[in-house]
Amino acid sequence: MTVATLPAQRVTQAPLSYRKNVARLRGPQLAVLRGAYRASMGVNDDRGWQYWAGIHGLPLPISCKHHNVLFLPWHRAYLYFFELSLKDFEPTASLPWWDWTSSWSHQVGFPVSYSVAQAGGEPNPLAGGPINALAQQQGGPGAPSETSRNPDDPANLPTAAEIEAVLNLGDFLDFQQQLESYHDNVHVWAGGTMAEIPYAAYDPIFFAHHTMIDRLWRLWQLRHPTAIVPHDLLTEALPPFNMTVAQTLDVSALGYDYASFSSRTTIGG
Ligand SMILES: [Cu+2]
Repeated sequence: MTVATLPAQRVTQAPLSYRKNVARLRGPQLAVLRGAYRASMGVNDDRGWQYWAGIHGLPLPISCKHHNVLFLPWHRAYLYFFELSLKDFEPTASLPWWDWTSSWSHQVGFPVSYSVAQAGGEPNPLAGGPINALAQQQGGPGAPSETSRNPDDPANLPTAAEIEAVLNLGDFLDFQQQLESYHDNVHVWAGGTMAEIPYAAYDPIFFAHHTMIDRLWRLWQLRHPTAIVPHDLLTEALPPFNMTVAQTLDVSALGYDYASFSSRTTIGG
């Protein structure tokens, strides 16, 4: 699979793939996810983890869009193509979300499944990994060789009430801006690699965090069915992905949705 693959070619006939809450993954689902990450981390070309993590930050170019009107669409495209790359290794794998507003997260912080060092007698690939050698070289002295975390007190994660207020905003740009601000807070809360844009995506928790952000956008879309993304953004490209903003708006056209999801879904719990 290459980044140039157009979504429509791949997904038109496929059944929807449902992304799930990390906290609700059963043992076999977690094993599939770990298998996909392990396989991805074992491949050093453009099918593998180092390539996908590197698209977000280093090695150059740094492609991610932050503090920019393309924040949500760009990251949706990124997750979409990365998830397809995982499905090439494990067809039933999907990206789970980490609900950092949940009462459990406010007690334990990172999901336990992403923190334990060992799983099934092997190193847990969700707990972290090495950072691309070229990225280290370009990062200069002090560049990390592997991911690290230094989380703050779990009680300081964004609350369900805060996110509910953001979901009630009716304007896309207001919503996006405020959601990005809470997203930033979680990166800073996580500390270590997650707090450094050039390397953040080398930590698997990055994708669980961004899947939560993408889910919140999906939830916002359901709550505000008549709200629109500004027209002049729709034809914007999202390099390096062969996708426009307009092509990110309908997740079912991208072949996925979020499990147990409706416009009445509440946050946290
Ligand atoms: Cu982020």
